[in-house]
Amino acid sequence: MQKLKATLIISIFFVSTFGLGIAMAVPNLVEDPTIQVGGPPCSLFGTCDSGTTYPWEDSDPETPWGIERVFNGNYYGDQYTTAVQVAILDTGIDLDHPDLAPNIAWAVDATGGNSADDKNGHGTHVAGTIGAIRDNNGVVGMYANVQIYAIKVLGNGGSGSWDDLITGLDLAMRGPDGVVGTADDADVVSMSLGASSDPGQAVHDKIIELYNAGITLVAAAGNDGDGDPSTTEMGYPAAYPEVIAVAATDKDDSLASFSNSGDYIDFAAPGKNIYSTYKGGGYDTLSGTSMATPHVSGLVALYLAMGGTRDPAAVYDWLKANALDLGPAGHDTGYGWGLIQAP
Ligand SMILES: [Ca+2]
Ligand SMILES: [Ca+2]
Ligand SMILES: [Ca+2]
Ligand SMILES: [Ca+2]
Repeated sequence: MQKLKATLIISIFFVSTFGLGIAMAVPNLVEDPTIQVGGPPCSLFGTCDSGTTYPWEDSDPETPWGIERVFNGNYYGDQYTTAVQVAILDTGIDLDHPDLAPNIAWAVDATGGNSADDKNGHGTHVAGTIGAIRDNNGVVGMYANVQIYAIKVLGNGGSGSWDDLITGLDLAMRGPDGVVGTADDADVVSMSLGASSDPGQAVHDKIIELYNAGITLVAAAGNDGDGDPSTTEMGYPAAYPEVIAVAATDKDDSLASFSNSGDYIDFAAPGKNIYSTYKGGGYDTLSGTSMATPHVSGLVALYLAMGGTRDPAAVYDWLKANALDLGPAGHDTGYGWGLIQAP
């Protein structure tokens, strides 16, 4: 495998929100994710965006608004215990976080270091949305009993190399035993990362290899949006046909202005003012297609836990059949097939 890792060409996809909710798109590298100003968590105050109380909001303080939206106020992501492995390819995860640690089944560093512990916060935030535990504390994830693989492919600054992503994808495909086709292979790969240009055949070939191994790949569309769904902003690996490309919505089901658009968008999920776990055992509120993506990855894990078919095409059909069509009827360049829903 090639190991030319001088250039930093992939990065996390989240935007910084300052004070009054003005989202500033940060293409590619975000220098300092700690500048995020969260304010009160939307999960605890139903008035975060517009002052409206929504019919899908529930009274459970552990479910952030995005999860309430996907479940329509009827959260059941803690009702299954089937072993499903979700590989989170990101900046690592806070391995000691009390809301995550019980669900972390494997942690590995694909960047050449020796620790998948998250010094950035981004990967920890993604992990909480997918699978924070149900303990009546902090937050709870889309599938509260998921088995998380923390695969660090990005550096502490939030960027990394495509070669390390390929390494991370290979690790996910094989699982801890190093062998493809065994029970510990990842079932889902969640990638809240990418870049605006196509990295080329080596990355795509690895993506295809995982797809053909039955692994569902989910990726953030990107945050280069111009607020106009009719214009196209590309994001890779999301734009590959084998990858589910995720756009971001707010509490009103409106597309986030930063959300990339184009024919390649598959689904939309909550991605604005999302409260979740953060580094140092903490919590924070972040925005981005990075935050939308784990809602989809977690829902896919729950679908598999409920007995769904471990096949990316079957997963896609199920997501599509249950999605809430928004915007122009049918598939559109902003929402894809619509807002994901847990039926
Ligand atoms: Ca919790
Ligand atoms: Ca394996
Ligand atoms: Ca656009
Ligand atoms: Ca539509």
